[in-house]
Amino acid sequence: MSVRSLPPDELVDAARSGNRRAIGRLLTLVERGGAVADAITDLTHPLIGGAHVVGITGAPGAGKSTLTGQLTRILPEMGLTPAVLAVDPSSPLSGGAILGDRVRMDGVAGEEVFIRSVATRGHAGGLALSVPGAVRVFDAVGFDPVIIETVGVGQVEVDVVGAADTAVVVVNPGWGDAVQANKAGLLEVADVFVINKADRPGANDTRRDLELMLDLSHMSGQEDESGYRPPIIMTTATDGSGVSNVWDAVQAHRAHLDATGKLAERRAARLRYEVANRVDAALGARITAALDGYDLDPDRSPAAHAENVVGLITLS
Ligand SMILES: Nc1nc2c(ncn2[C@@H]2O[C@H](COP(=O)(O)OP(=O)(O)OP(=O)(O)O)[C@@H](O)[C@H]2O)c(=O)[nH]1
Ligand SMILES: [Mg+2]
Repeated sequence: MSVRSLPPDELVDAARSGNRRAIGRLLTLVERGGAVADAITDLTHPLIGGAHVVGITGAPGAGKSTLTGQLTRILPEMGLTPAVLAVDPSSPLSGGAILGDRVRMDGVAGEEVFIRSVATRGHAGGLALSVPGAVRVFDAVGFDPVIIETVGVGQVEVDVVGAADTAVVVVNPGWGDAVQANKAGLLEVADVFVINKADRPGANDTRRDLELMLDLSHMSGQEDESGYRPPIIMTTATDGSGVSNVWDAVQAHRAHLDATGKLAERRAARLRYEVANRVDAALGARITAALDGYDLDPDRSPAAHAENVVGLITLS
């Protein structure tokens, strides 16, 4: 029987018993949004929490996919069942990387690894809704860890990774790369730093830059009050060196979250972020609907109109 004809509850059951087509179908439905997606979210919500959600971000071309691909090779050897959500770069210029990601990853990933690309455009509610939805499906189905790869440009991309249990920020050797990462807001969300392409000159300079910036954030009181300091790991993702150290650092961060009760805090913040985005989307739809039936008198000020429209939405 085709999974297409299954109702949401049976789809979830089939997916949980390992039916990969059912998993794919759930992901498609969740990305599409609407009532069916909401029904799936309701069904899967009691089943989540088992997966360690790891976000991997960094500048375009930093080696995120290569690193992720290496992780999907070593994690199954440790008895883990990773799923990967690769968020496509939103820039049409980098559209060509979409297939590339898949090929590179599938080249190393074992059969038990599930890799899914999610487009930043064309999905109901956009990235801020489709990524958490897909993560929920993976988690409920039993994958652990769930890895989100997203390019670290744009607030939503950074937020999505910042909402993970552990955020890994990938930078490269080279003058100012760490400074760029800082400007993009990546320093604040990083739980683990990776200097990838350590086979290239300047890796130690980049490490020094990062250490310096971490010192400064410490002095300005930005650092975690529990004393956690993001470690800096050197990797050459192309040959896999250092990649197991990245996983060790992710595990150490997880242990820190568990020991301090911060895991619950992170997850509460993630839920809040998800709810806020849903409310935002729902209100956006109501704003559009209210404006569609609203007579915009050009002689009245925009402030007066806005107040009226808010009144209409509140009453509706
Ligand atoms: N020299 C060197 N090259 C690397 C290393 N890791 C990745 N690369 C190369 O860097 C290029 C980009 O790697 P990707 O893994 O696609 O980088 P990405 O961050 O996923 O790129 P986007 O998803 O497009 O932002 C590829 O040509 C890789 O082979 C490394 O450790 N050393
Ligand atoms: Mg990539």
